[in-house]
Amino acid sequence: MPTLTEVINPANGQVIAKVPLSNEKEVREAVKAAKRAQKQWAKVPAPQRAEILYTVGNILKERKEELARLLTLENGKVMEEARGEVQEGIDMAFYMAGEGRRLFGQTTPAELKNKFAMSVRVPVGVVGIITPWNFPIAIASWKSFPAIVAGNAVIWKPATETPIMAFELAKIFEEAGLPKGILNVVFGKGSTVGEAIVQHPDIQVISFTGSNEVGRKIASECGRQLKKVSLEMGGKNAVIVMEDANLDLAIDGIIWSAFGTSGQRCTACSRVIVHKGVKEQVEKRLLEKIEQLKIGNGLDERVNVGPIINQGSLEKIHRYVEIGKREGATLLTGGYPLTEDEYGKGWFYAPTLFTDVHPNMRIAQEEIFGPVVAIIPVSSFEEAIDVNNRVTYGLSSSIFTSDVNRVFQAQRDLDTGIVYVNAGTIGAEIHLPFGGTKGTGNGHRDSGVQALDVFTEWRSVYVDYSGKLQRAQIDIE
Ligand code: UN1
Repeated sequence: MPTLTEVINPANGQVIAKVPLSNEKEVREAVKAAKRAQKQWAKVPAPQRAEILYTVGNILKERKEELARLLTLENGKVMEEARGEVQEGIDMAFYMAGEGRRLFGQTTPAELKNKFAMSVRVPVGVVGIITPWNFPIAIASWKSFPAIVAGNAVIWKPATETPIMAFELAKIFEEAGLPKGILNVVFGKGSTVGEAIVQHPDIQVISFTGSNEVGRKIASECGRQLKKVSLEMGGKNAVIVMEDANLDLAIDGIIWSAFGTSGQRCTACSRVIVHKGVKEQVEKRLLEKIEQLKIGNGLDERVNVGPIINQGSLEKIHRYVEIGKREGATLLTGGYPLTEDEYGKGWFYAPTLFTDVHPNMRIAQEEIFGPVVAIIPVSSFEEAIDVNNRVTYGLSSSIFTSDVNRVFQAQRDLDTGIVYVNAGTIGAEIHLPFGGTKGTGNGHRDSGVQALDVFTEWRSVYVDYSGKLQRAQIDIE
């Protein structure tokens, strides 16, 4: 009998499923099956591989509402955002299906006569992907869809908290006709299964989204084995509000980015860098909006802010709030978990706003992954940019201003992988690269055509049709 683990609805603490946990042996078996299947898969023309993704996209589309409900049940995010996430999977399926008809290589003139030179993408073989619970469909699609269309086989470890979405996606691939052995899901709790994937010598690439701490461990093991590793490890994302900003827009942008998904996004806004000239107005208007937010079970369409994923996360968020108070930041609202009387056995945290935060405080430096925002006052545009960049992360940033010169200066100077102008810090589209600078990653990107760089190797091919042995660098006339 396999060991089972419970899947818990974070909105009410109820057990909604039990799933079997894999072990190291199953990882080894999955890799064996993947290796065999990949050899055939790589020979299937890419446009045909892509057909499967079109079918996956269509099934996701047909089942959008039902999948969104399941997603809300196991992850807690509100229905509107759950639908948005399924949509992100649909978009990625169609986009990567299109790549099946491109997968562009390059031709380059050869130095010698009657010689042809080209570079083509080839699959790497078996790849390992490790995905988080906060976007169980979207992030899985950013990684598995390009890997599959490029001709690889995938060993996928989804987060323990959200296995239902992984089951569903695997079933959809099966229904779409993906050959057995190309997508292999292994569940794990703790680090055993993840370590077995990272350490397996036949897995050539690891793509990981999750915490900085785990990402660094994975990177060092991959470094030891000379494996390619692509990492996305969070952010400390800021919205900058200048004096000349459209405040209606800025306030809506902050509220959505900070409290959407209860702040549990890598791209969530957790700092507001505000020009002193509009600080009081921004604070007042944020407080008014927060007052109107409805917190509760995401299945209720009127709810704006759903639960926190589990008790551990709730406690971590609260620890940061205590740290913020001790550091001397001013708590404007929130700062406490919501009580059982009103919210049942789910995990909820009040949307929290600190002001007069110093950029060096821990609540302004470390990722909290919850509905907690630090307002940092500044006196100039230059100071705003400097404060934005003075963190170890570099995922997303945003600026609200009506000065076109500042717009262009900001997109040049903000040191993050994603920059938004007059929009919040969340809402990345799948056909653009997703990832960040500094402690957020290691130079690779999810989604966008750039994801193919993670899951393919470049092969340079020379075809000499001169009929004689031409020696490069020597037989040049
Ligand atoms: C994440 O932040 O964890 O950009 C993923 C967004 C979504 C994906 C977020 N498209 O907000």
